[in-house]
Amino acid sequence: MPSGDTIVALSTPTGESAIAVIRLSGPACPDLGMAVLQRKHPLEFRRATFGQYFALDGELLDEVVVTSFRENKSFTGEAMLELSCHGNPLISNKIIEDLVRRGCRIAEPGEFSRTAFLNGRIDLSQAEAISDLIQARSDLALRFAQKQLSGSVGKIVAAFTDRLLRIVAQLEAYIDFPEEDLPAEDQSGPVADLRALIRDLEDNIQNSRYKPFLDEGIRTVIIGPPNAGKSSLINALTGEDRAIVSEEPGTTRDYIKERIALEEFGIQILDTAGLHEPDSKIEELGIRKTMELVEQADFFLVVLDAAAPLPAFPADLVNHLLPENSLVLANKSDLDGAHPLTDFLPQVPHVQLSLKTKEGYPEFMQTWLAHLRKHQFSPPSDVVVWNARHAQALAMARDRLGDAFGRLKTGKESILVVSDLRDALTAFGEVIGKVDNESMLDILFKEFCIGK
Ligand SMILES: Nc1nc2c(ncn2[C@@H]2O[C@H](COP(=O)(O)OP(=O)(O)OP(=O)(O)O)[C@@H](O)[C@H]2O)c(=O)[nH]1
Ligand SMILES: [Mg+2]
Repeated sequence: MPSGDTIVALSTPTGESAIAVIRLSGPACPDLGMAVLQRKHPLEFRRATFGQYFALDGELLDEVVVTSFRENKSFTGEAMLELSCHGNPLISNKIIEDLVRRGCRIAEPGEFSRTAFLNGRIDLSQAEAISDLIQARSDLALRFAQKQLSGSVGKIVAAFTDRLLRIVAQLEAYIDFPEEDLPAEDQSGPVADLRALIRDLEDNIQNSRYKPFLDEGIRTVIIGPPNAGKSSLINALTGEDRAIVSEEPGTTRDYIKERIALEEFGIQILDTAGLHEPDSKIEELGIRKTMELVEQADFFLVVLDAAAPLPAFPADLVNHLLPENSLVLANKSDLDGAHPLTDFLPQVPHVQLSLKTKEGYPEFMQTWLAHLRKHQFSPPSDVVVWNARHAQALAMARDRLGDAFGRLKTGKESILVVSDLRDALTAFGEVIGKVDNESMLDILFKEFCIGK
């Protein structure tokens, strides 16, 4: 076996399926491809080769299709094999055991992507995008992960780096000889460019606020008085009897969390305990929990019983309910004496519906969707949605550039401008992984599952 590890892992989920894919990366791949199929000639690169997989002891394990990838022309940058067998864990396990007997090592979590990164096939933001792509649970999350995988983050960071290097070049004379004050006209160009760069960084950092919407979904809390139909709403939205619905007020005491898709949006929906004066300790705890959820919510669906007197909501709750983040649902419109309740939270849009007869339900869904689109719960299509790690690095760059800007403007401690600018460049490098930081890579790739 050639020197250097050849790693192997199942790249599809364990379980019954039509096919399972086993992935290998490392120098032994070309030889292994020939050996397991008992071929005399190397497999053609990037061509699917059908054959029978024979174990080292000669046992026929399965009929397989093997694709061989040449070094430098593969995902990891090493020679690779992709082996499709029938999707029975008994078969894939036997094949992997055989490959280990032949000298392969089981891959660590994320090791394929890490190797691709270390071999310069992808930058760090693209490695993260693979993870995002696999875990995406809404159309929007998919769209933005795909964009990141295509290298959009790297391109923007390269453009920022380029702008900063230009500024450095323009400031060079000043930086090299700080005691010689630059004439105002020489300074205005680079200083103005620096200000513009800081502003653009700030705009980009702001876009990271969309990331939790893409990853976890828009945190939407259903609130309202007891018995208004909150649990009926989560059941209607999820299409299942997820929450207990009963005519007894105070039924829901602990909150229930579900994920749904509303067209392109991913929504995290939470059913909560009814808000009222608590009669018992458990109810009190439930209501306190609701208030905690309210603090962290992105959106509110306020469910009211249209045939009941208007509830009194605590002031600290009402303060959270804004026209851009809330909808009032006047439920039970089928009952005699139902009112539109437009006087309740008049600043917030209202819909009337019956969760019992479903009258008004499609209109509510349309209103909700239009509301999310209007109030920027989806990122504009031309931006990059930075993750928390990127945003932290960009904020570091912005702060250092801010320091440099201040020093240039005031002429104080101008000797430190060089190190400010260097720190900013390092921070840009961190976004795409152009830094020697093994521990950061360990943490990042550990989040990946085996076979990625
Ligand atoms: N007539 C009528 N009854 C409804 C409607 N929606 C819900 N209900 C009934 O109202 C009662 C309370 O519904 P739930 O969904 O449990 O209300 P909730 O707001 O979760 O109540 P708590 O968990 O106790 O706070 C149940 O008996 C439901 O069947 C509706 O549109 N019309
Ligand atoms: Mg309930």
